[in-house]
Amino acid sequence: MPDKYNNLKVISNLIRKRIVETSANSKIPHLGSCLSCVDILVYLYWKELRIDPDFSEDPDRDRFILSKGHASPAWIQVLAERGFFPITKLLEFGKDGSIFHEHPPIPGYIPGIEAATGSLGHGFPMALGMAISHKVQAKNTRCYALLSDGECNEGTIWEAAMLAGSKKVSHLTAIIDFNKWQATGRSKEIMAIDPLADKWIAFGWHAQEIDGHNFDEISKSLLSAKLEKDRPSVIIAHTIKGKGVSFMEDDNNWHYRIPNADELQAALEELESYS
Ligand SMILES: Cc1ncc(C[n+]2csc(CCOP(=O)(O)OP(=O)(O)O)c2C)c(N)n1
Repeated sequence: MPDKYNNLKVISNLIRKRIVETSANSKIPHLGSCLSCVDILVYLYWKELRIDPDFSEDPDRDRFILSKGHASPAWIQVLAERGFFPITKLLEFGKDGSIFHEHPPIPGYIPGIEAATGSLGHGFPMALGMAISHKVQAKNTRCYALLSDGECNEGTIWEAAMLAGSKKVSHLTAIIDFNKWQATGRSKEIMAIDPLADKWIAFGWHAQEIDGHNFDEISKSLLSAKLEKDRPSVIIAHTIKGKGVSFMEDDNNWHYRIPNADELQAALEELESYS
């Protein structure tokens, strides 16, 4: 039986290859952080968000904010492949004077970028601000934010969570890329956030836990979030840092490391073999 999500898998694989290549060629870190959220980004941009790459400023578009802004090399690859700007523009990535760099991504210069993120804890409150503004204007839009688990150590995340729950901002969906690592170690050893779902529920949210690499689970959880009419929704997506390249998976050295020529070749060969 053909796999319903085969097309998305092919796109994810392509994006992963480009992320690894750009990291090696332009010396861009946060490879593990980018690879863990590719499947979520691909599902959002190909199946979920009401957006038009040819009309990226449409006032009625859905909003997506990458709150874990250090993964913007992944976001930029997704926007390019989705048609927000020509993929050839990315040849400038990381070069002097280029608008494409590690982070923050620049709204107003890069089509599709909604906010300059990278200082953890700030993108999600911006998404909430947009969602509240749309609620006041009675717009029929949804706002989405992608957070990381280490980012949930930031107080601003919980201030925003409390406000969204209290104001019943039901057209806001937060997705947490729960890859269990931060920059320098295991999240649970630095500052444990478990039980994570219970915390959000206590703040008035609808909470779900999924496998963040399974398109069927991503799809169902986003649909279920949309059916919530009286409270915001959080999707805790269990993911693998470095997903897709066996020697990067769950190895936090790849938070900062840049692949050398042999590692680049091995990563591309492995990703190629899935295509
Ligand atoms: C406010 C703030 N402090 C520190 C950093 C530096 N920093 C970049 S990534 C990172 C760790 C992120 O870990 P996590 O949020 O779990 O994301 P992951 O890379 O594991 O996806 C840190 C501390 C930052 N970007 N913002």
